Amino acid sequence: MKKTLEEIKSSSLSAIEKAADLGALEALRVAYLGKKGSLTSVLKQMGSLSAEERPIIGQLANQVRAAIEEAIAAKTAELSEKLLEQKLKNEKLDVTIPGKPIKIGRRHPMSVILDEVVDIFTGMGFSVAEGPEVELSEYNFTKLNHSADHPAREWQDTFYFTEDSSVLLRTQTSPVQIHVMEIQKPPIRVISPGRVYRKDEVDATHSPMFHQVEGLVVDKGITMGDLKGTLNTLVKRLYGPEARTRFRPHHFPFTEPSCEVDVQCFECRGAGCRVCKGEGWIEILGAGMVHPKVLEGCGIDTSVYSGFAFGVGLERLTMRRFNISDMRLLFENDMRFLSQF
Ligand code: 2NM
Repeated sequence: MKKTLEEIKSSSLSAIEKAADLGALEALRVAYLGKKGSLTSVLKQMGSLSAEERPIIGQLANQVRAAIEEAIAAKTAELSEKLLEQKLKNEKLDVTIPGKPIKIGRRHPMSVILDEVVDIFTGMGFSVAEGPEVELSEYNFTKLNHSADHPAREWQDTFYFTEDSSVLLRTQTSPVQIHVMEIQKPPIRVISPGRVYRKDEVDATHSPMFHQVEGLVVDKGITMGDLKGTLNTLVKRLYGPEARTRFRPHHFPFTEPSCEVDVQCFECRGAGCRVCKGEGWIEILGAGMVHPKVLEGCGIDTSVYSGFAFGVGLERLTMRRFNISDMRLLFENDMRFLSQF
């Protein structure tokens, strides 16, 4: 038994010394000192020894156990140290390397222009009104004096939700102005920016979704002069004090009289060029005196009040201002394009 113990001691110590990692070391601990380990099984046989032998063997067994435990502890410390060293080497962190630059976004060119337009109008005492993009036909067409057979109501042109054409994606932000007139008493000065939808094929100048800013003024004694003064102010603030405008007669169902507003081409100053397609003028706005039927429909007494309204496409305004030739660029969110503004 003494011999067995000495064999266990020498074989275990050399095995422990050769252990490659903590896992192997734990396996050795179990193999020698565990419940079914070789040293444990020797100790279990102690009962068969004589009274003289027992304390001698017992003492030796304890020494062997202590030696193994000590060797395991020493090797554990050694392997742990090595593991930590390896880890530190692999995870070496150089705190002197400059940080990664944080990419900061910027405003979309349309937001830049919208903010300018909002600024210009709030400066003239307007407030900003918003409304739902899903509207009733009633508000998108009927209350805006579109006849029952008006071509803009066609299924080819408008996104409807219902078979009876009663619910749709608004084709203009004018229904917002109707909501305002139904809720608010004059004097009214509002602009309504927002998305609008028409069944157009995508090309350089069309998109089934685009943005409008419409405006409405209703007060006592509002005339076409107020309309011209307000829109001239808008144009000069957007395109500079030299910008010239031209008011051309037009037709809209919701205004009478109606006009379109052109800005003199900034490229050729009216002579005619590629930018204005030889016209010398570039159309940017639709406007007019709000039709009495529209006002009366909203409960506004036309013997006391009159008003003007206008609508402008935000994409077109932005494209003119930044010289962007293709509307699709505004919707593709390509950073190479957007980071130029
Ligand atoms: C335009 C052109 C002319 C317009 C009219 C109204 C309302 F609600 F007062 F009748 N809102 N917006 C209007 C007038 C819109 O867009 C080209």
